[in-house]
Amino acid sequence: MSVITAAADGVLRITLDRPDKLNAIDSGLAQALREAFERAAGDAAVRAVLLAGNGRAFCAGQDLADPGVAPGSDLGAAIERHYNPLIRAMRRLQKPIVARVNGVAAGAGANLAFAADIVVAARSASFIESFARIGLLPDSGGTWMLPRLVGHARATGWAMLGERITAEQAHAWGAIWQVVDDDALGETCDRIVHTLAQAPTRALGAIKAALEESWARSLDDALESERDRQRVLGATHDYREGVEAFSAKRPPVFEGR
Ligand code: LHQ
Repeated sequence: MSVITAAADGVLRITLDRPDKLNAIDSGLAQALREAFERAAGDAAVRAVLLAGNGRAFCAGQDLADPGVAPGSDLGAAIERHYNPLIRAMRRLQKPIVARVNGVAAGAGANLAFAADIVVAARSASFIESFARIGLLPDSGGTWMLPRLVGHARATGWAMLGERITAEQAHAWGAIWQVVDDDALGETCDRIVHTLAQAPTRALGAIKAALEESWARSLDDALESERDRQRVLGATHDYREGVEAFSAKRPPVFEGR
């Protein structure tokens, strides 16, 4: 298996596991990754996801040795079959995803990280939009996400020049949540994902969806969407618990419902 999954304490850990190929994505890994996110969506006990890579890299993007993406083949078919459903599944998942970027994230591997909700990178990690180096454009949502994360000018330079952007640079640009010393990466990500797994899941799902929708919305539309979503959240167990815990000056125990 090229993806390892393990669920405990409300967290589904999804780990890319082709370390000798820097976790490059072949069709088997792409399929397993999609199935893992489907499991995250379908299992109510899963309240947060941690996405990580084994070995020295996070993910080197599409496996360029895969015959399915040989020059002259239909790259659109590979994207339609694997990458687009995967990115949609991640962005539509009504639960938070933390990406733990331990090393290089290149091509679709970089955009896989950016499709998470919270990206934490080790100081030695880096992000390469390597597509233009091989005659392609950023896929896996890259052309949509990059300008939203870092603005048009930086997105254009990042995508056209294909340069290695350090974790610190990516953080300074606002592309990722946090950069930490390498030896603190595991502990930091575990703390964040466990915090998220104990948070009011319905509210986090609503935050994710509302922020995503905001890109295509007017302020008026956003205000109405906030009203509708707040109406739904106001009827949840977790809102009741949050207010009761606040009044009783005790920590809340959220159940994700
Ligand atoms: C790899 C790969 C790799 C195979 C390292 N494939 N083996 C979607 C669908 C349709 C069409 C195409 O595209 C896409 C989306 C995409 O993702 S396109 C972009 C694909 N990715 C790249 O272009 C990145 C290619 N890799 C690199 O530039 C370097 O390997 C990086 C910068 C990631 C790391 O460099 P190094 O640290 O110097 O490691 P390395 O290059 O020595 O790699 C280690 C091994 O991993 C090596 O194998 P070997 O058998 O020689 O030890 C590489 O061949 C293999 N590997 N990336 N994408």
